[in-house]
Amino acid sequence: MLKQEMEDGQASLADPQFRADVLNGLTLRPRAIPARWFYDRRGSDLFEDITRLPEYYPTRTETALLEQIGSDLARHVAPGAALVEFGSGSSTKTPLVIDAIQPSAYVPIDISGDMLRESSRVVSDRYPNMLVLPFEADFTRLVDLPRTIESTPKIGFFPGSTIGNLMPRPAVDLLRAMRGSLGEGSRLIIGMDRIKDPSVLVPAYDDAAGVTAAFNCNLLARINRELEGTIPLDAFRHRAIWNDDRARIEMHLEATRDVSFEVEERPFSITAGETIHTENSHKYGPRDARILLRAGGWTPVAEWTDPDGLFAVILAEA
Ligand code: AVI
Repeated sequence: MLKQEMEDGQASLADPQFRADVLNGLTLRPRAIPARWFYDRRGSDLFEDITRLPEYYPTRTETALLEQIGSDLARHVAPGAALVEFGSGSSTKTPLVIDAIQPSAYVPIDISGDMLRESSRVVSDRYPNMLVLPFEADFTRLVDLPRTIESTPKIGFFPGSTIGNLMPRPAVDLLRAMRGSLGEGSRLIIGMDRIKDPSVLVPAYDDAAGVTAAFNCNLLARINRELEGTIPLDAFRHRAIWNDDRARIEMHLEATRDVSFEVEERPFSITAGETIHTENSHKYGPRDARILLRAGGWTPVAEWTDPDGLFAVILAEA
């Protein structure tokens, strides 16, 4: 976090980008705050809880798939490559890929240095003969990978359907950036969530235990805590909506009554029923996924799904 001097001379610990995104997002129509701000410590813990919910199929489906396709993956990827994970976080699915493809090096890329160091240590302890080169960076941009792996074939790894949290155009930009970072001839293993019946999709983002609701509402608590907000938390409720036209789940915070509050001394009024759009989670049919990858400069070479076709892991070539 950056320390920022406020106009009245008081020090604020808020990230200036968070401040800008919230103040701007609350003035937009429709109001919208980027989903990246969900992930403070509490939000990250809640997300971990989400991944274990009975309704939230993506994590366990992708994990089971990665467990099953190990030998197939190994047939497509020569041993000794460098595995580059984008937005590695806690690197929980990484051992499944490491065990399958036996890389000579692992390069986790994440913007959160603390998380990166901690997960790199865990991976190093588990694979003492593999080079682990943590790289603190914003992986959505072109990344200059360490010189040590310059002449090693590279395999990108981007699990979790995180690509779905981007609008199609930035998703293509990201795929292009990954291609640029990894280089010609590299491979990418990417997890993408499939379009399916809303009766499965909506509960995955609006679970019975209310964990996803808490995850969404935590954004308001974070604004109150970090940006001197006075938002009455009980005046908002979590909404998860399937937008069929755009093939995405949208998360919103809906005002349950007319409400007025301040954020950093700026006044805002929201009328009952109005929402703050907080996240998109795009889903891709088999062809959509392949078109997206091709638009991003990748040629799909293999694809695996679970028996119910809930989730896909795709291997693509640059
Ligand atoms: C991180 N991302 C892939 C999750 C998703 O499914 O879009 C974030 C999430 N939001 C609510 N539940 C999970």
